[in-house]
Amino acid sequence: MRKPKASSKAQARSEARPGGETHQTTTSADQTLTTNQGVPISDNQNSLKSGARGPTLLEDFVLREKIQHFDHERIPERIVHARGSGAHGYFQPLKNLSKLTKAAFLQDPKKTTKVFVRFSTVAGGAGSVDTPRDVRGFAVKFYTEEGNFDLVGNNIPVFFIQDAIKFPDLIHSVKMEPDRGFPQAASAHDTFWDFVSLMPESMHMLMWAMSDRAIPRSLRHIEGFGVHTFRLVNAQGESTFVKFHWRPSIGAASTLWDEAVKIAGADPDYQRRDLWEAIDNGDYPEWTLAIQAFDQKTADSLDFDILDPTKIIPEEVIPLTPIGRMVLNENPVNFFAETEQVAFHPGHIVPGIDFTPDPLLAGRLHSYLDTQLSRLGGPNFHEIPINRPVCPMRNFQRDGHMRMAVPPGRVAYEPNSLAPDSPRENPTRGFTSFPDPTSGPKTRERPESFADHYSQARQFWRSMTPPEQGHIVNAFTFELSKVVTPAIRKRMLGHLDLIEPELGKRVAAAMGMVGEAEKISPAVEPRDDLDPSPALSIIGKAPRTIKGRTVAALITDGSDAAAVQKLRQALKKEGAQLKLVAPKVGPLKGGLSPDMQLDGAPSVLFDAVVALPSDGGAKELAGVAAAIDWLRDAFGHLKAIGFNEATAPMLSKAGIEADSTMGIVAIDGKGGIEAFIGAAKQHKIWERDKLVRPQR
Ligand code: HDE
Repeated sequence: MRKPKASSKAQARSEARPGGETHQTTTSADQTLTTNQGVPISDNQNSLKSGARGPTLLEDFVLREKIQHFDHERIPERIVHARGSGAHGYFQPLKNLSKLTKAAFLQDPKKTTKVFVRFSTVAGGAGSVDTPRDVRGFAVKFYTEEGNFDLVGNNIPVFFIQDAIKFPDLIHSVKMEPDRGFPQAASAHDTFWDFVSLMPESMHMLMWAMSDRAIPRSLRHIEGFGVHTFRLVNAQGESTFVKFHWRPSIGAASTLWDEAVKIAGADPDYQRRDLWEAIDNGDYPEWTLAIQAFDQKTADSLDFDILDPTKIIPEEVIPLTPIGRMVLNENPVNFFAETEQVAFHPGHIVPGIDFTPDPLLAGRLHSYLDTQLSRLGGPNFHEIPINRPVCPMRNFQRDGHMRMAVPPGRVAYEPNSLAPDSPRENPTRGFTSFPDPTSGPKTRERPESFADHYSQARQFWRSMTPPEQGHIVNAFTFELSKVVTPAIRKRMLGHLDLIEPELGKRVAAAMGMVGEAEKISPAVEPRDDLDPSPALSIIGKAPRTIKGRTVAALITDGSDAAAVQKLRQALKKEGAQLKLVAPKVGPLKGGLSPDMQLDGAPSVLFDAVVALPSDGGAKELAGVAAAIDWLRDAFGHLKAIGFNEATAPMLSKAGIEADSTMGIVAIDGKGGIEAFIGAAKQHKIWERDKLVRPQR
């Protein structure tokens, strides 16, 4: 029971608790709970009743206001990208870019611009898990001095469709099937594969979606892409085409499918938590913004159309030029106010950046503005704090649902003579569109230059390392095996044969459907002469680092605190953190304090693991399934495993043989920790794959 403090500001009061207990709290005047009208509330525990046992009275305006507000706490979730995680940060250009663009935030390398970023999955609802096989949204709002610029991209550089008119069909096909309301957050069902198998233009994107890109290790480990070709425009009005790329400073990395599935159960918020904790720990995620810049002549020389969002320009053809860096250094203070209410829109653009007539982008320029009406309730969403520009904002738009600004004066129109100081257009500073000549007959058709749907899909396959190719085979096999309509499976196998006969054969064999592929006639024969692009492989370019990773040590009563400390120090030096997992979460004999309890900390949650039990502890854990699974899963997920001598009975129960060439490293001897860290830097021990998975 808390005692009332003797303070002139404080008021002591008693609260009747269910069960008759009475306790007292103090409330200073400026802490007083009020209604939304500012009326002080005397009792927040009991509704107003006629007598202690009721009935409750309708006049209880405190109760009714509170419940009414609660009833309306949810706003419609985004129709796509509903599940997201946000963070604040800043962007800083690496050099003056005035040659290419007049965009104010890209002129001075000393100047930083605040950003808010929202990462998301696409298909699942707001309450779905973080690790489905899915595209990740990568949306950045730059609060520049000339207005907000939103770069609303994905972690995959191409898209499923070429024309916005197909977007509702695509999304309807991937979302839960409308009659049964499942599956949630999954493309592995008939309607998705039915649709895409009838849309050859989706083949390139499907290769990315079935690759490791769609099961990233964390949001800190994803690349980002603007997808469409944009323009940069300089002060002389000259335009350069650009593709935007984000590159994470710690490199791109992915999980294995089995890992992603198990993480979904062990921690549905795995990626949101990871981002939050990294920022909270001061381990700020960082990306380089790079562009591929090219002129019209280069665009004309490419073997595909730069307006086609199903195509990439390989980095080996037009290299990336880094232009800035972005650091995320602040978590939201309120998820709803910031992450949920942030409104991105590709049409939020600033002088110096412009669109191209990509027909997918055109549809987006309508859609994102329109959707805010139903999501945020009206045309004044720009007044919500997270959406407000940081530069002055003035015009004659007035009124509307939930208007916050209170513009004074008689004049709400232009031209006017009654308010000479009111806002006017500014031909010098104002946004001018690049004068792209756009005349042509009115027509509904796809250009011929959009017709090749297979060549870059084939190029993607050929750019992958053998393990990545294996994962693509497994992903198609998994997804198509979930499809119950045989004709859809056969149609997809036909497309895979066209993408690359070896891919088609391997998937058909894995599904037990050799010789059943439907023959598909492509509009344009796939090319055989595109060079592989090594930059597309995550494994091929993975940096040998454990920076930003988490290693877990399994400890017990009697574990050696000094050994744990030595490991912690060594990991810290590499920029990685150590979490202690034990059968019980309370302090252990021997002085160590665990961070997590074994049942809630399966090894899927960590990048590499170390078993450091005491002799007695190991004997006990050899009989605990969660502990044996901890090692077995780490083994199956190709993680580096460190162990001390005491672990022997557990390893033998798990069927794991110590073998440092396979990343199973004894760490108590000299150089043991270094050897373990060396193995962990490989991220996955690919040589082990053949021991644990059928090679299809
Ligand atoms: Fe989106 N998309 N999209 N999209 N998109 C939305 O906007 C849409 C597309 C992307 O964190 C919606 O405010 C159409 C490509 C991201 O808030 C909606 C088309 C790319 C986000 C919408 C596309 C994206 C969205 C849902 C085809 C990568 C999340 C709620 C013409 C370049 C932004 C909302 C956030 C969100 C429409 C295709 C990325 C409905 C019509 C291509 C990252 O307006």
